[in-house]
This record gives sequence, structure tokens and C-alpha cells, in this order.
Amino acid sequence: MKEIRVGQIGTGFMGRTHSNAYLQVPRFFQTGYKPVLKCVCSLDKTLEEYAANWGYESTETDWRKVVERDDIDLIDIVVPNNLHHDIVVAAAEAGKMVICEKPLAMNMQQAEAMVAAVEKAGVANMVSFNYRRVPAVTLAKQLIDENRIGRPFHYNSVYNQDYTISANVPQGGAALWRLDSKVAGSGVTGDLLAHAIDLAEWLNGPIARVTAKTEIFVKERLHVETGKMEPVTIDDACAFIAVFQNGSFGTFHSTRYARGRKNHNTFELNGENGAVYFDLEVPHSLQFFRYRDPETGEKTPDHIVGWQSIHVTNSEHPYMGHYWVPGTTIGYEHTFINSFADFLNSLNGGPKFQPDMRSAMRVQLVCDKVLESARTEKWVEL
Ligand code: SOE
Repeated sequence: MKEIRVGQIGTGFMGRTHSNAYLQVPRFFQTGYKPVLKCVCSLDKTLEEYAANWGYESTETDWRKVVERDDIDLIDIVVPNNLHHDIVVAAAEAGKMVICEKPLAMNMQQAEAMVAAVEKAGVANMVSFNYRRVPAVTLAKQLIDENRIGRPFHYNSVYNQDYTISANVPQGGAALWRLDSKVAGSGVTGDLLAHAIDLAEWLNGPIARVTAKTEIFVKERLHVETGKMEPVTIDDACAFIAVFQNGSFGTFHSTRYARGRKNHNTFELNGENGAVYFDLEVPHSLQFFRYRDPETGEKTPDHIVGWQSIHVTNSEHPYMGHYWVPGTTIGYEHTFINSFADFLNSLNGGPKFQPDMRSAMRVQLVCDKVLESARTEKWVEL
């Protein structure tokens, strides 16, 4: 097995999901590669504890030193969004492979420079839109590709959370940078809708035009870094209508004010011959409505037509053959393991990894256009 020596930049929640996945991937997937946790970099005071917990061999506090090191093959970027651009460009120029958290960038201008840098350097790259690799979501893609849905009419997506309802939640700092537009770029649009848009375009093809509305419910919050009450400039909520190039009609809704919803990420695609529905809170199930069979062209008899819940745990289901026995489940962390397995496999002659930075730039474009539409109160073409 060839070693891939990883230099991770960032030690937050996403850093943990990636570290775990690097360790687990060779235990479940034979890709010909084994990630080695060479170095982790952060300014956080828990750096040494983090490194010891995950087994990183060394630590750094300056990300440029990690990028320059000869004993690192892959730079893993799990820092706030405003740092993605500089690290990606420097890593590509140093000839390193790059894995970056979503959203790719603060805006399209940055995204274009990042894509140009990785493509010029010819380095393998990936952006972590991990929900593609929930086995039930991958199965939905398979059913769509098998033409079981037929001509699509509607794609509806909701991605809701509730952790910012209280006006006492501050903004900024290591824990709440997602509420600070200077660091995050945008609010729910870049953070949550980016996932929804990535899935939507993967499952239902490109979006052609959008019209959006955003809202800021709490106008001022204490800023952790300045210690002052400051205006909130991220979008707390965003809803948009999309028309897809295939003529179908989409609705997207996202907020951090949906009381009761922690990570409620759902989509439904309704077509002429069938429909699929997925809800991340029931991650092992894919709901499938089978109206007409593509193999025989026959309509499902009326007395048995209805939604079926597929428990996506058979070894024939995407990724599941790599884990336990049929009927047993896997979790959120496995979406990262599955992603890294496909990425490593692509280095070993497997299918080209998607989503790469070019695909993530497309998501960035849709996000930017959604925000533009909200600002101008107009339909925006892509
Ligand atoms: C936001 O709360 C967040 O952590 C996102 O940033 C992640 O991408 C999402 O998958 C879980 O929620």
C-alpha cells in the first residue's frame, strides 16, 4: 500500500470528521493507499491534545510551513471559509493534493482562482460535499440514472437547523465564525444550501435561473472578538425558487431558526414514472414511489402502488458491502470515509473523483446568484 502523507490545517468539528475518515478508510476499503497523519496545524490551544488524540506525528502553528514540507503529499483544509483560497492556491503551487471543506470559497472570484491553481498544477483535488456519499442518497442517484423517475417535474429541498434562535448566541470566534460574514462569506446559503445545491445539480442536473429571498431575524449580536454588539450581516434564512435546465421546477429552503430541527436535510424529486424522498434524520432509508417500471414499461398495479421505504443496508447497496452485515447501519462519519475511499480509488485508476473544485465552483456560482437575486429582488440567470 502506498502512503499518502496528510497535513491537516484546522482542528474543529470538520477536522475530526476528516481525521477519523483517514484512519478508517484503509480498514474498510482496498484502494491501494493508506493515509498517514503526518502533521496538524492550528492556533487553537488544544492543538497538542488534538494531535495526540488522532495520532498526528507532528504539529505546526503556521499553515505555510505545512504546505512547504517535503514529507506531506496532501493538504486537508478544515478551517473557516475565508482561509480556503490562500491555502488552496499555495498548496497547489507546492504540488500538493488538496481536500477542502465546503463551501469552496467566499465568492466566485476566489473560486475561479482556486480552480485555476489546482488545474494548472494538475493536482488531485476534492471538496467535501459528503452527503453525496450517504448510501441512501447514492442509491437515489442510481435510481435516477436507471430512469426509474422518468421526466422530472419537481425537486424540493429543505435544510433546516435551529441553533441561532436565541438572540443571546454571539457571533464570531472559533465556535461561531459561521455567523460572521467576514469569515463565512454568507450564512445558510453557503453553509447549508451549498450542500442542497450540490445534491440537486448532481441528482437533477444544472439550475438555469433562480429567484431568492433572504432574512436576518436577529439584527445585532455580540461579537466574540470585539466584545461589542455588531450588526448581523449573514443570511439567517434563505428560500429560493429554481428552474432547472431540464425544465423541472425547484424550491429550496434553509434556516437556522427552525425550532426542533438540528440537521434536517431533505430532498424529494417527483418525476413522471416515480419519485424519491430522502431525510437525513432517517439516514438509512430511501423512500421510493414506483409508478412505472422502466424495464417493462408497465405501470405498477393500482392496488399496490405506493411509497416504499428501502432500508439501504444490503451489501448490494452503495458502500454497504464494505461495512457490516445486511440490516446493520452506518453513520454520519461514514459519509466522509466513503468520500475518501472514492478519492483514493480515483488516484489508483478508479473513476475521476467528484465533486472536485471545478464542480464546487459551480455550487459557488449558484450560491452567489441566489444571494444576488435576494439583493436585487429579481430573477437571475446562471
Ligand atoms: C453547520 O451547522 C454544519 O456544521 C455545516 O457546516 C456542515 O457542512 C453540515 O453538514 C452540518 O452542519
